[in-house]
Amino acid sequence: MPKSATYKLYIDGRWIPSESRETYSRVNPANYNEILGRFQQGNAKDVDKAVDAAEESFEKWREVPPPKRGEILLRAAQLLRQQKEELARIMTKEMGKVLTETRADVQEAIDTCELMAGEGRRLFGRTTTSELRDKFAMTVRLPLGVVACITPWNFPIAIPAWKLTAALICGNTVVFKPSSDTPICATKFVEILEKAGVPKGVVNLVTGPGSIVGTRLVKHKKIRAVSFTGHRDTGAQILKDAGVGKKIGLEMGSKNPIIIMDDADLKLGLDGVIWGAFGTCGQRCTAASRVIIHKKVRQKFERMVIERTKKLKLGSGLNPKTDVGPLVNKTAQDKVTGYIEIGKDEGAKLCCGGKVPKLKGWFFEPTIFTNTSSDMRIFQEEIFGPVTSLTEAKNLDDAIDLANAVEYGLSSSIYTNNIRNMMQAIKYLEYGITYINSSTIGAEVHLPFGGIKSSGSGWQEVGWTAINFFTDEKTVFIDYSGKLQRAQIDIE
Ligand code: UN1
Repeated sequence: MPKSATYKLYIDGRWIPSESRETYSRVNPANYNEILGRFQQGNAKDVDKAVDAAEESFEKWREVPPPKRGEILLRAAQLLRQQKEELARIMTKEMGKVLTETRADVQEAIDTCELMAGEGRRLFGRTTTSELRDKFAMTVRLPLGVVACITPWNFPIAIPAWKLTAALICGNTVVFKPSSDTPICATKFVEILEKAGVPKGVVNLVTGPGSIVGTRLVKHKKIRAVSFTGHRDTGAQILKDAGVGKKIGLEMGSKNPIIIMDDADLKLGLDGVIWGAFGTCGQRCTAASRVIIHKKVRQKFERMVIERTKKLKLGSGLNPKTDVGPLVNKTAQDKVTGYIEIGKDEGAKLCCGGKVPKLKGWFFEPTIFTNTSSDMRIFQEEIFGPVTSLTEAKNLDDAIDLANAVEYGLSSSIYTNNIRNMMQAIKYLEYGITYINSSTIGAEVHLPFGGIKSSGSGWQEVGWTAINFFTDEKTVFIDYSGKLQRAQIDIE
């Protein structure tokens, strides 16, 4: 990664500068003296060019048999595998998370490419019966057209892979707008797709500010779908801006709870809490930002969590001894700092962490609040940093009520050995994902991923559900009776 490198936009199969000729820079979040490169400030004209290229290539791409599209994705998986270590290192430098996690991010992209390659031989519709004689009924899947994929920085290769591979296998063409914090990972992923054989115009990359590039894309009349992962407020704005005629898939924030019951294996629960709360420095939409503990084990478990949290090592994600890397940028560091004050003012007890250490990056100490209650902002709002709050529950019903007492609903977890507790949790936790005896993070790509309530817009990603989003399922009736047959009327 030479310091002076200038990265380009990718439109219609060419690497080109932005119409604005303006660039911005990004530094290593673990060492803000290290400049990683210069990136294009895309603007509305670039978006229009990218959409036009995608529209033009759609006519050809939709004719490519899906198993052939799948072969391209399999080649992309092979290239990702070959470059896994190099990509993981680039990712750690670009957004901070530790190497074990950036390797997992690339692995998630490999898994997704392979899964979606296989979809090329499925893309199932349904055949069914008709209420009339000599009439056949079925559904077929058709691509949407040009789709926009707007992705976050916390999974800078995995989430683009989720969205782009699903869009492509279904026969759509793509304009890809990555987070401004991770343009290198986005560029590397598009280079791999290009090398794997994605034809020109089928995938287009436009970097630049969300307020300009993202807004133009979302409002664009030729865009048939927007798949977005990011902040709830941006998602709400997208819903307003998009207008009618587009599918809108939103994957937004959450405030994910882990419930620790009185019969739980506390050591196992402790591992789950530490991993869920501080993995990716707490910057996952699935992060365990709340721990709800049965009153009988509350004091003991709190002590265990605080003791373990104090031992976590902060530092560069490239150092194998590091447990927790930096936050992504200064804005994130300021936001987390602000929430520490909010928590203290609300009367929560700060038990460890809470400070910015003296390091040359955007670090933040792993932080535990106790004595938190459901009326507090630190219990309700997504902090997106290494902060978790511990709350006491009287019993299972109380724990589930507390878990549900937020506007979000992405991921949840319960530690218990009691089958009734497990089944009640599966039934009553208002979340898109529930883990039993495992943390809130670490979903697998062949199952649906998505939240309810303010965490999503009703569409789930990956799994088979991504195919539902990126296709129109058309209903087809074939009448071979040779006469007019009226449904509901000529039924004999
Ligand atoms: C996100 O935090 O935006 O389940 C996605 C997980 C990951 C994906 C998280 N596989 O935590």
